[in-house]
Order: sequence, then C-alpha cells, then structure tokens
Amino acid sequence: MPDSIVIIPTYNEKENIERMIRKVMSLPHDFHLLIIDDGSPDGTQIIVKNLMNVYPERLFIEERAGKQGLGTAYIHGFKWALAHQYDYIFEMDADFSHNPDDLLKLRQAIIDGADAAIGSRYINGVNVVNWPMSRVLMSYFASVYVRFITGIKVQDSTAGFMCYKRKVLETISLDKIKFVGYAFQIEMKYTAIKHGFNLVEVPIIFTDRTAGTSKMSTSIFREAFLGVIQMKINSIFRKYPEG
Ligand SMILES: Nc1nc2c(ncn2[C@@H]2O[C@H](COP(=O)(O)OP(=O)(O)O)[C@@H](O)[C@H]2O)c(=O)[nH]1
Ligand SMILES: [Mg+2]
Repeated sequence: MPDSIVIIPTYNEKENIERMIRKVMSLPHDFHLLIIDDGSPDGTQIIVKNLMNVYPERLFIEERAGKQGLGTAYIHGFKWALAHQYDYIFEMDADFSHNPDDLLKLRQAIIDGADAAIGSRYINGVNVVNWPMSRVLMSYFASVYVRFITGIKVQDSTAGFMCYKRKVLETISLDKIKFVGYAFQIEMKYTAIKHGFNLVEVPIIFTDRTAGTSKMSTSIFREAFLGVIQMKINSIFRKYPEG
C-alpha cells in the first residue's frame, strides 16, 4: 500500500499543472497525488482528468464549486487522505515555488522522527528566489511577528510546503481550523505544537512562480495579521488535546 499522498490545491493553474503532475509521478518514490480544484475557470480540472487516465489509482481529483480558499481546500484534502489510509500527508503548491524533489527530504524528516516536517525558507538565511523584495520582507517579518505573538519557535510559520504524519491530522480537530489563507498555515502549525507534536524545519529554496498568477490578496494578509492575535487569545481558553 503506498504510504504518501501529496495534496495540491489549484485555482487557475493550467500553465503549471501538467508539468507538476508528471514531475511528481516521476519521483523515485510512489507518491500519490490529490488535486483539490475550486472550479478553475481556465480548465485546470480538465487537464487533471485527462492525466488520470495516464496515472490510474495514483492521481485523484476533488472538485469544489467556486473559489473557497486554500485552508478549506486542505481540510477537505486532509479528510480524504485520512479516509484513504495514507501515513504521510503532504501539502504543496502547484506553481513550482516548492521543488517537488524536496518531497523526499520532507518524508525523510518524518522517518527520522518528526511528527511534521516544514519546508522552511528561513533556516540558514533567507532562501527565496525571484520574489520582489517587498514580498520577501513581508513574509520574513510575518514569521518574526508570529514568533513574537505566539511564542512558537518555527522560523517559517507561513510555509505551505509540509508533510504531516497521519497521527497529527487525526488528533487535531480539523473542523475547528478556521482560517483560509496564510493564517491557515500558521494555525495548523500552532495547533499541532499545542498538541505536543514535534515539528522539524527542513531547509528548502523557494522560487517565485514563472507561470500563472498569484492569488495572494490584502484580505489574506489582514486575516493573518489579526488572526494570529485572535488565535493566541483563544488558545488561552482552549484545552489541548481536545476531542
Ligand atoms: N483550491 C484552491 N486552490 C487555491 C486557492 N487559492 C490559491 N490556491 C492554490 O494554492 C497554491 C498557492 O497559491 P499562490 O497563488 O501561488 O499563492 P502565493 O504563492 O502565496 O502567491 C496554488 O497552487 C494555487 O493554485 C483557492 O481558493 N482554492
Ligand atoms: Mg505561489
């Protein structure tokens, strides 16, 4: 039984998705791939469905009606992955900002004892290629801000390149995760740490997309900025682990 599933949320990724699927399928480990598409107007889902004939029982799609955000896409994918008995559950973007070769490094970190592995841009300096300086600074200082408010030690708390061990996603109450953008990534890590899980950061190089467009928005930024404070306050009244 294959043990690893990579979840990729997509919204208008027709320039990237085929190359990405073929790359993941060619890696020297039997990764399965689940695409969560939110009704991409550009037809991303059609490309995926055609490739499902090429990779039967390895490539899957879940389609949702309309753009509902990254957070709920991942929660949907996590539940699917748990129901399908995978042990290593990965998050990765479709746009090659995350190098699929690094999936093997994240998996190895879990085999070596981590409960979750973070593909981290801010271990050993700042490893971001081609992002405008304004975005690098924003992302870096977001991580400093998160450490300051929450007290967690993670260097790259908004990272969206991750591997969770099944046990982590079984233990966290996924229905209580409420943020959708960058705040979702912070909330997942924070909640996992609060439950006593051991998160390990693995250095990666993050490269800005060369095809398609970013879905980052000011509302996502606002959610993260205020969300972190809200999350910290709420955590004082929550007991971990919880049912
Ligand atoms: N299913 C789904 N995927 C999304 C949504 N928003 C962004 N994505 C995907 O999430 C990944 C990261 O988004 P991206 O636009 O690259 O964000 P950035 O890297 O922060 O600029 C990409 O694979 C997007 O296609 C959404 O609302 N729903
Ligand atoms: Mg991106």
